[in-house]
Amino acid sequence: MELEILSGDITMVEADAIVNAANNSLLGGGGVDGAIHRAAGPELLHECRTLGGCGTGMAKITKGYRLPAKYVIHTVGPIWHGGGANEENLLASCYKNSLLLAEKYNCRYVAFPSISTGAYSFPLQKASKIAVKAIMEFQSIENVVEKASIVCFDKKTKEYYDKALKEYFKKD
Ligand code: AR6
Repeated sequence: MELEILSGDITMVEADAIVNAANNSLLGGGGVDGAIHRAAGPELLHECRTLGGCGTGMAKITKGYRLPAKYVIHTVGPIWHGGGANEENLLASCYKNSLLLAEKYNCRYVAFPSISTGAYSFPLQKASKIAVKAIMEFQSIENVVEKASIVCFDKKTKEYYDKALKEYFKKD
């Protein structure tokens, strides 16, 4: 899997699927979730209403509507409670389950935001390492997804993910 760290607004990315850092209701919110719903248009919320919410660490898929991306994969990151509530495994599951769903829908290029590091307060350094590892070590069944990116909205986030990717390769 090729992984690239980008700067910018994920709603503009021409991926087969972009991932949304949603909440358990899947009915919209602030941050990247709000931006995705605004850019996709009201049809996205209509489809989300039919999904019955989503568990933390799990993922569900919708169409992308007015977005350049064909699909939106909605995943629910863990809220950081200090690290003793299985947060790290749940965050890794978000990346893994999103990629499994992308594969099922034949997506070759998937763009992720920095899940849980905004309103959900997951420490950026830990989150960036978990994200890089989960994507790089994704056990693909059919090798459908060829490329993933993490789209960072601010400079500090970009710096942490760049560092996490560099350190991941240093370990080998
Ligand atoms: N493109 C890429 N990244 C973005 C964008 C964008 N357009 N907008 C914000 N980010 P957050 P969470 C970054 O809070 O921590 C929502 O209300 C942001 O700077 O969006 O998983 C949901 O409904 C940060 O680096 O997601 C949930 O209730 C990252 O995306 C809750 O927030 C994640 O921040 C989820 O919290």
